Amino acid sequence: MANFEPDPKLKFTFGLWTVGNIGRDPFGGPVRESISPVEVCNLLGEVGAYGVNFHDNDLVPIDASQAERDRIVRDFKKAMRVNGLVAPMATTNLFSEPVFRDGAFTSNNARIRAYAIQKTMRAMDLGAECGAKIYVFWGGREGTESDATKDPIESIKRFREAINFLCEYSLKQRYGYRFAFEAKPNEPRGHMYFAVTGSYLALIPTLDHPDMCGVNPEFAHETMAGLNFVHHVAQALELKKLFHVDLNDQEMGRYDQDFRFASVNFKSAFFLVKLLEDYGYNGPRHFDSHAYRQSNYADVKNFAAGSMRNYMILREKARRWNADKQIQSLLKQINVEDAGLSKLTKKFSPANAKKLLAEPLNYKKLAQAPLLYEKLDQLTNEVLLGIR
Ligand code: GCO
Ligand code: MN
Ligand code: MN
Repeated sequence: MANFEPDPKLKFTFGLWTVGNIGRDPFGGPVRESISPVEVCNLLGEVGAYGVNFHDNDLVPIDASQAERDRIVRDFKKAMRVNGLVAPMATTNLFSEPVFRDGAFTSNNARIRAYAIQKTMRAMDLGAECGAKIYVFWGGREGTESDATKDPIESIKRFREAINFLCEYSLKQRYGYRFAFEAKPNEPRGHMYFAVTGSYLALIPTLDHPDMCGVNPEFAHETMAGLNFVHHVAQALELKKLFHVDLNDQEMGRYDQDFRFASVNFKSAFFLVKLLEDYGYNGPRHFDSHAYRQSNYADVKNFAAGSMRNYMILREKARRWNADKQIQSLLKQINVEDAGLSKLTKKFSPANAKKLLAEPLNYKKLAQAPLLYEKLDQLTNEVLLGIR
Protein backbone atom coordinates (compact mmCIF):
# COMPACT_ATOMS: atom_id res chain seq x y z
CA MET A 1 0.00 0.00 0.00
CA ALA A 2 1.46 3.31 -1.07
CA ASN A 3 1.99 5.80 1.74
CA PHE A 4 1.06 8.83 -0.42
CA GLU A 5 3.87 10.97 1.01
CA PRO A 6 4.65 13.92 -1.30
CA ASP A 7 7.14 12.83 -3.95
CA PRO A 8 9.78 15.57 -4.54
CA LYS A 9 10.01 14.49 -8.18
CA LEU A 10 6.47 15.82 -8.63
CA LYS A 11 7.58 19.33 -7.57
CA PHE A 12 4.66 20.27 -5.33
CA THR A 13 4.71 24.01 -4.76
CA PHE A 14 2.56 26.59 -2.98
CA GLY A 15 2.45 30.37 -3.32
CA LEU A 16 3.16 32.64 -0.37
CA TRP A 17 -0.35 33.96 -1.03
CA THR A 18 -1.96 30.51 -0.79
CA VAL A 19 -1.01 29.04 2.58
CA GLY A 20 -0.53 32.64 3.74
CA ASN A 21 -4.10 33.56 2.76
CA ILE A 22 -5.77 35.37 5.66
CA GLY A 23 -9.33 34.59 4.59
CA ARG A 24 -10.57 37.97 3.40
CA ASP A 25 -13.60 37.88 1.11
CA PRO A 26 -15.89 40.53 -0.40
CA PHE A 27 -18.17 40.24 2.64
CA GLY A 28 -15.68 40.22 5.46
CA GLY A 29 -12.17 40.99 6.61
CA PRO A 30 -9.34 38.66 7.60
CA VAL A 31 -10.00 35.67 9.85
CA ARG A 32 -6.36 34.61 10.26
CA GLU A 33 -3.32 36.57 11.45
CA SER A 34 -0.98 37.27 8.60
CA ILE A 35 2.21 35.21 8.72
CA SER A 36 5.61 36.22 7.33
CA PRO A 37 7.27 34.64 4.28
CA VAL A 38 9.69 32.92 6.68
CA GLU A 39 6.77 31.41 8.63
CA VAL A 40 5.19 30.25 5.36
CA CYS A 41 8.45 28.50 4.48
CA ASN A 42 8.48 26.82 7.88
CA LEU A 43 4.91 25.62 7.38
CA LEU A 44 5.72 24.31 3.90
CA GLY A 45 8.86 22.61 5.22
CA GLU A 46 6.75 20.84 7.84
CA VAL A 47 4.28 19.44 5.33
CA GLY A 48 7.02 18.32 2.92
CA ALA A 49 6.44 20.69 -0.02
CA TYR A 50 9.06 21.04 -2.74
CA GLY A 51 8.86 24.77 -3.33
CA VAL A 52 7.37 28.18 -2.78
CA ASN A 53 6.31 30.81 -5.33
CA PHE A 54 5.56 34.48 -4.85
CA HIS A 55 4.36 37.77 -6.29
CA ASP A 56 6.91 40.57 -5.81
CA ASN A 57 4.79 42.16 -3.07
CA ASP A 58 4.01 38.92 -1.24
CA LEU A 59 7.68 38.96 -0.40
CA VAL A 60 8.72 42.62 -0.46
CA PRO A 61 6.16 45.32 0.43
CA ILE A 62 5.67 47.78 -2.41
CA ASP A 63 7.15 50.68 -0.42
CA ALA A 64 10.13 48.85 1.09
CA SER A 65 13.51 50.58 1.03
CA GLN A 66 16.45 48.89 -0.69
CA ALA A 67 17.88 47.90 2.71
CA GLU A 68 14.56 46.37 3.82
CA ARG A 69 14.26 44.54 0.53
CA ASP A 70 17.72 43.06 0.86
CA ARG A 71 17.08 41.95 4.43
CA ILE A 72 13.76 40.32 3.49
CA VAL A 73 15.31 38.48 0.54
CA ARG A 74 18.22 37.29 2.73
CA ASP A 75 15.84 35.96 5.40
CA PHE A 76 13.60 34.32 2.80
CA LYS A 77 16.48 32.56 1.06
CA LYS A 78 17.71 31.31 4.39
CA ALA A 79 14.22 30.05 5.31
CA MET A 80 14.03 28.24 1.95
CA ARG A 81 17.41 26.62 2.58
CA VAL A 82 16.54 25.57 6.12
CA ASN A 83 13.28 24.02 4.93
CA GLY A 84 14.72 22.41 1.80
CA LEU A 85 12.57 24.52 -0.52
CA VAL A 86 13.21 26.07 -3.92
CA ALA A 87 11.35 28.91 -5.69
CA PRO A 88 10.67 27.67 -9.24
CA MET A 89 8.20 30.44 -10.16
CA ALA A 90 7.77 34.14 -9.57
CA THR A 91 5.19 36.66 -10.73
CA THR A 92 4.14 40.29 -10.43
CA ASN A 93 1.28 41.79 -8.50
CA LEU A 94 -0.35 43.95 -11.19
CA PHE A 95 -3.78 44.01 -9.59
CA SER A 96 -3.88 45.08 -5.91
CA GLU A 97 -2.93 48.75 -6.10
CA PRO A 98 -5.53 51.33 -7.25
CA VAL A 99 -3.17 52.33 -10.07
CA PHE A 100 -4.04 49.00 -11.73
CA ARG A 101 -7.79 49.29 -11.27
CA ASP A 102 -8.26 49.35 -15.04
CA GLY A 103 -5.45 46.99 -15.95
CA ALA A 104 -1.69 47.09 -16.28
CA PHE A 105 -0.31 46.16 -19.71
CA THR A 106 -3.73 46.96 -21.24
CA SER A 107 -4.41 50.15 -19.28
CA ASN A 108 -5.65 53.07 -21.34
CA ASN A 109 -2.92 55.18 -19.76
CA ALA A 110 0.52 54.92 -21.40
CA ARG A 111 2.17 55.94 -18.12
CA ILE A 112 0.46 53.15 -16.24
CA ARG A 113 1.44 50.67 -18.96
CA ALA A 114 5.05 51.83 -18.61
CA TYR A 115 4.86 51.53 -14.81
CA ALA A 116 3.51 47.98 -15.15
CA ILE A 117 6.44 47.00 -17.35
CA GLN A 118 8.90 48.70 -14.99
CA LYS A 119 7.36 46.93 -11.97
CA THR A 120 7.55 43.61 -13.80
CA MET A 121 11.24 44.12 -14.65
CA ARG A 122 11.99 44.72 -10.97
CA ALA A 123 9.91 41.70 -10.00
CA MET A 124 11.80 39.61 -12.54
CA ASP A 125 15.07 40.73 -10.91
CA LEU A 126 13.68 39.62 -7.55
CA GLY A 127 12.49 36.27 -8.89
CA ALA A 128 15.85 35.59 -10.54
CA GLU A 129 17.63 36.42 -7.31
CA CYS A 130 15.59 33.70 -5.60
CA GLY A 131 16.26 31.17 -8.34
CA ALA A 132 12.98 31.29 -10.28
CA LYS A 133 13.05 30.04 -13.88
CA ILE A 134 9.36 30.29 -14.67
CA TYR A 135 7.69 33.67 -14.81
CA VAL A 136 3.89 33.71 -14.63
CA PHE A 137 1.67 36.34 -16.20
CA TRP A 138 -1.85 36.32 -14.88
CA GLY A 139 -3.93 39.17 -16.28
CA GLY A 140 -5.42 40.19 -12.93
CA ARG A 141 -7.12 43.40 -14.02
CA GLU A 142 -6.67 43.11 -17.78
CA GLY A 143 -10.25 43.31 -18.97
CA THR A 144 -13.43 45.34 -18.78
CA GLU A 145 -16.86 45.64 -17.27
CA SER A 146 -18.04 47.69 -20.24
CA ASP A 147 -16.55 47.40 -23.69
CA ALA A 148 -17.19 51.12 -24.09
CA THR A 149 -14.07 51.60 -21.97
CA LYS A 150 -11.33 49.84 -23.92
CA ASP A 151 -10.69 48.80 -27.49
CA PRO A 152 -10.30 45.00 -27.42
CA ILE A 153 -7.97 44.97 -30.45
CA GLU A 154 -5.79 47.70 -28.93
CA SER A 155 -5.66 45.67 -25.72
CA ILE A 156 -4.27 42.64 -27.52
CA LYS A 157 -1.63 44.81 -29.19
CA ARG A 158 -0.68 46.46 -25.90
CA PHE A 159 -0.39 43.13 -24.14
CA ARG A 160 1.77 41.71 -26.94
CA GLU A 161 4.04 44.74 -26.91
CA ALA A 162 4.61 44.45 -23.15
CA ILE A 163 5.44 40.77 -23.39
CA ASN A 164 7.84 41.30 -26.28
CA PHE A 165 9.60 43.98 -24.25
CA LEU A 166 9.87 41.73 -21.21
CA CYS A 167 11.12 38.74 -23.21
CA GLU A 168 13.98 40.92 -24.44
CA TYR A 169 14.65 42.06 -20.89
CA SER A 170 14.88 38.46 -19.67
CA LEU A 171 17.24 37.58 -22.53
CA LYS A 172 19.43 40.62 -21.99
CA GLN A 173 19.70 39.89 -18.24
CA ARG A 174 20.33 36.19 -18.99
CA TYR A 175 17.62 35.17 -16.52
CA GLY A 176 16.64 32.15 -18.55
CA TYR A 177 12.96 32.66 -17.75
CA ARG A 178 10.19 30.79 -19.48
CA PHE A 179 7.01 32.85 -19.47
CA ALA A 180 3.76 31.10 -18.55
CA PHE A 181 0.44 32.86 -19.27
CA GLU A 182 -2.51 32.13 -17.03
CA ALA A 183 -6.03 32.64 -18.37
CA LYS A 184 -9.15 33.36 -16.34
CA PRO A 185 -12.64 34.21 -17.59
CA ASN A 186 -13.66 36.71 -14.87
CA GLU A 187 -12.89 37.87 -11.30
CA PRO A 188 -11.73 40.39 -10.52
CA ARG A 189 -12.89 41.95 -13.82
CA GLY A 190 -16.34 41.41 -15.21
CA HIS A 191 -14.72 40.05 -18.36
CA MET A 192 -11.03 39.29 -18.55
CA TYR A 193 -9.05 39.36 -21.77
CA PHE A 194 -7.54 36.01 -22.84
CA ALA A 195 -10.37 34.27 -21.03
CA VAL A 196 -9.25 30.68 -21.61
CA THR A 197 -5.93 28.87 -21.98
CA GLY A 198 -6.55 28.51 -25.70
CA SER A 199 -6.58 32.33 -26.05
CA TYR A 200 -2.94 32.40 -24.98
CA LEU A 201 -2.05 29.40 -27.12
CA ALA A 202 -3.29 31.46 -30.05
CA LEU A 203 -1.37 34.57 -28.95
CA ILE A 204 1.98 32.85 -28.44
CA PRO A 205 2.87 32.23 -32.12
CA THR A 206 2.37 35.98 -32.74
CA LEU A 207 5.03 36.99 -30.18
CA ASP A 208 8.65 37.83 -30.98
CA HIS A 209 9.93 34.92 -28.86
CA PRO A 210 7.29 32.19 -29.03
CA ASP A 211 9.76 29.55 -27.84
CA MET A 212 10.12 31.27 -24.46
CA CYS A 213 6.38 31.36 -23.92
CA GLY A 214 3.84 28.82 -22.73
CA VAL A 215 0.87 28.58 -20.40
CA ASN A 216 -0.08 28.10 -16.77
CA PRO A 217 -3.64 26.76 -16.83
CA GLU A 218 -5.60 26.70 -13.56
CA PHE A 219 -8.21 24.09 -12.73
CA ALA A 220 -10.62 26.62 -11.23
CA HIS A 221 -10.49 29.02 -14.13
CA GLU A 222 -11.88 26.95 -17.00
CA THR A 223 -14.12 25.18 -14.50
CA MET A 224 -15.72 28.47 -13.35
CA ALA A 225 -16.77 29.00 -16.97
CA GLY A 226 -18.27 25.51 -17.17
CA LEU A 227 -15.54 24.22 -19.49
CA ASN A 228 -13.55 20.99 -19.46
CA PHE A 229 -10.18 21.86 -17.90
CA VAL A 230 -8.55 18.56 -18.90
CA HIS A 231 -9.10 19.30 -22.58
CA HIS A 232 -7.42 22.70 -22.26
CA VAL A 233 -4.41 21.22 -20.52
CA ALA A 234 -4.23 18.48 -23.14
CA GLN A 235 -4.02 21.03 -25.92
CA ALA A 236 -1.22 22.86 -24.13
CA LEU A 237 0.64 19.60 -23.49
CA GLU A 238 0.29 18.48 -27.07
CA LEU A 239 1.80 21.78 -28.22
CA LYS A 240 4.62 21.41 -25.65
CA LYS A 241 3.41 24.62 -24.05
CA LEU A 242 2.49 23.39 -20.59
CA PHE A 243 5.18 25.18 -18.57
CA HIS A 244 3.36 25.29 -15.24
CA VAL A 245 -0.01 24.26 -13.80
CA ASP A 246 -2.21 25.70 -11.02
CA LEU A 247 -4.05 22.96 -9.18
CA ASN A 248 -7.10 23.66 -7.06
CA ASP A 249 -10.81 22.94 -7.22
CA GLN A 250 -14.03 24.72 -7.91
CA GLU A 251 -17.74 24.14 -8.43
CA MET A 252 -18.86 25.05 -11.94
CA GLY A 253 -20.57 28.39 -12.37
CA ARG A 254 -19.71 29.68 -8.89
CA TYR A 255 -17.50 32.50 -7.65
CA ASP A 256 -13.73 31.95 -7.62
CA GLN A 257 -13.54 29.37 -4.84
CA ASP A 258 -9.89 28.20 -4.88
CA PHE A 259 -10.66 25.00 -3.00
CA ARG A 260 -8.15 22.30 -2.08
CA PHE A 261 -7.17 20.24 -5.13
CA ALA A 262 -9.56 17.34 -5.81
CA SER A 263 -11.87 18.32 -2.97
CA VAL A 264 -14.90 18.69 -5.28
CA ASN A 265 -14.45 17.26 -8.76
CA PHE A 266 -12.64 13.97 -8.09
CA LYS A 267 -13.29 12.61 -11.52
CA SER A 268 -11.93 15.60 -13.47
CA ALA A 269 -9.00 15.77 -11.07
CA PHE A 270 -8.36 12.08 -11.76
CA PHE A 271 -8.31 12.58 -15.53
CA LEU A 272 -6.05 15.60 -15.08
CA VAL A 273 -3.54 13.68 -12.97
CA LYS A 274 -3.71 10.77 -15.39
CA LEU A 275 -3.02 13.13 -18.30
CA LEU A 276 -0.06 14.79 -16.57
CA GLU A 277 1.40 11.44 -15.51
CA ASP A 278 0.75 9.51 -18.74
CA TYR A 279 2.34 12.24 -20.83
CA GLY A 280 5.30 12.85 -18.53
CA TYR A 281 4.65 16.47 -17.52
CA ASN A 282 7.66 17.42 -15.43
CA GLY A 283 7.14 21.06 -14.49
CA PRO A 284 6.02 22.23 -11.06
CA ARG A 285 2.62 21.19 -9.74
CA HIS A 286 1.52 24.34 -8.02
CA PHE A 287 -1.41 24.44 -5.62
CA ASP A 288 -3.00 27.84 -6.18
CA SER A 289 -5.72 27.54 -3.58
CA HIS A 290 -6.38 28.31 0.02
CA ALA A 291 -7.88 26.79 3.12
CA TYR A 292 -11.52 27.35 4.05
CA ARG A 293 -12.25 30.62 5.80
CA GLN A 294 -13.16 28.58 8.87
CA SER A 295 -9.64 27.12 9.21
CA ASN A 296 -6.93 28.09 11.67
CA TYR A 297 -3.25 27.57 10.81
CA ALA A 298 -3.27 24.00 12.13
CA ASP A 299 -6.00 23.35 9.58
CA VAL A 300 -4.10 25.27 6.88
CA LYS A 301 -1.46 22.56 7.28
CA ASN A 302 -4.16 19.94 6.76
CA PHE A 303 -5.18 21.84 3.65
CA ALA A 304 -1.64 21.87 2.24
CA ALA A 305 -0.96 18.25 3.14
CA GLY A 306 -4.35 17.22 1.74
CA SER A 307 -3.65 18.94 -1.59
CA MET A 308 -0.49 16.92 -2.13
CA ARG A 309 -1.99 13.73 -0.76
CA ASN A 310 -4.93 13.96 -3.15
CA TYR A 311 -2.54 14.23 -6.07
CA MET A 312 -0.56 11.22 -4.83
CA ILE A 313 -3.75 9.19 -4.36
CA LEU A 314 -5.00 10.07 -7.83
CA ARG A 315 -1.63 9.16 -9.31
CA GLU A 316 -1.97 5.73 -7.72
CA LYS A 317 -5.52 5.46 -9.11
CA ALA A 318 -4.25 6.36 -12.58
CA ARG A 319 -1.68 3.57 -12.35
CA ARG A 320 -4.38 1.17 -11.27
CA TRP A 321 -6.59 2.24 -14.19
CA ASN A 322 -3.72 1.78 -16.65
CA ALA A 323 -2.93 -1.66 -15.23
CA ASP A 324 -6.54 -2.88 -15.14
CA LYS A 325 -6.88 -5.77 -17.61
CA GLN A 326 -10.59 -5.32 -18.16
CA ILE A 327 -10.25 -1.60 -18.78
CA GLN A 328 -7.36 -2.16 -21.16
CA SER A 329 -9.19 -4.81 -23.14
CA LEU A 330 -12.19 -2.48 -23.50
CA LEU A 331 -9.89 0.27 -24.75
CA LYS A 332 -8.46 -2.13 -27.29
CA GLN A 333 -11.90 -3.00 -28.52
CA ILE A 334 -12.94 0.66 -28.78
CA ASN A 335 -9.88 1.75 -30.71
CA VAL A 336 -10.48 0.01 -34.01
CA GLU A 337 -7.31 -0.19 -36.08
CA ASP A 338 -6.99 -0.47 -39.84
CA ALA A 339 -3.39 -0.16 -40.99
CA GLY A 340 -4.24 0.04 -44.68
CA LEU A 341 -6.75 2.87 -44.30
CA SER A 342 -4.61 4.75 -41.79
CA LYS A 343 -1.78 4.72 -44.29
CA LEU A 344 -4.07 6.33 -46.84
CA THR A 345 -5.36 9.09 -44.54
CA LYS A 346 -2.04 9.86 -42.88
CA LYS A 347 -1.02 12.36 -45.53
CA PHE A 348 -2.78 13.78 -48.51
CA SER A 349 -1.62 12.88 -52.01
CA PRO A 350 -3.75 12.76 -55.15
CA ALA A 351 -3.14 9.01 -55.30
CA ASN A 352 -4.22 8.50 -51.69
CA ALA A 353 -7.31 10.62 -52.26
CA LYS A 354 -8.22 8.55 -55.28
CA LYS A 355 -7.78 5.28 -53.38
CA LEU A 356 -9.78 6.61 -50.44
CA LEU A 357 -12.65 7.61 -52.70
CA ALA A 358 -12.69 4.07 -54.06
CA GLU A 359 -12.89 2.42 -50.60
CA PRO A 360 -16.22 0.69 -49.95
CA LEU A 361 -16.84 2.27 -46.53
CA ASN A 362 -20.40 1.55 -45.49
CA TYR A 363 -21.75 3.89 -42.85
CA LYS A 364 -24.41 1.44 -41.68
CA LYS A 365 -21.89 -1.34 -41.11
CA LEU A 366 -19.41 1.05 -39.48
CA ALA A 367 -22.07 2.18 -37.03
CA GLN A 368 -22.29 -1.38 -35.69
CA ALA A 369 -18.89 -1.28 -33.97
CA PRO A 370 -19.67 -1.71 -30.25
CA LEU A 371 -18.87 1.12 -27.83
CA LEU A 372 -19.22 -0.21 -24.31
CA TYR A 373 -18.78 3.18 -22.72
CA GLU A 374 -21.18 2.55 -19.86
CA LYS A 375 -19.02 -0.40 -18.87
CA LEU A 376 -15.79 1.55 -19.21
CA ASP A 377 -17.04 4.53 -17.23
CA GLN A 378 -18.44 2.29 -14.49
CA LEU A 379 -15.10 0.51 -14.17
CA THR A 380 -13.43 3.91 -13.95
CA ASN A 381 -15.79 4.92 -11.16
CA GLU A 382 -15.07 1.69 -9.34
CA VAL A 383 -11.34 2.38 -9.49
CA LEU A 384 -11.99 5.87 -8.14
CA LEU A 385 -14.38 4.72 -5.45
CA GLY A 386 -11.80 2.29 -4.15
CA ILE A 387 -13.42 -1.05 -4.81
CA ARG A 388 -11.27 -1.96 -7.82
C1 GCO B 1 -6.39 34.13 -9.23
C2 GCO B 1 -5.13 33.65 -9.90
C3 GCO B 1 -3.89 34.09 -9.18
C4 GCO B 1 -2.63 33.85 -9.99
C5 GCO B 1 -1.47 34.45 -9.29
C6 GCO B 1 -0.16 34.13 -9.92
O1 GCO B 1 -7.43 33.58 -9.55
O2 GCO B 1 -6.34 35.04 -8.41
O3 GCO B 1 -5.20 32.27 -10.00
O4 GCO B 1 -3.81 33.40 -7.96
O5 GCO B 1 -2.39 32.51 -10.21
O6 GCO B 1 -1.64 35.83 -9.25
O7 GCO B 1 -0.06 34.67 -11.13
MN1 MN C 1 -7.26 31.49 -9.62
MN1 MN D 1 -3.62 30.85 -10.44
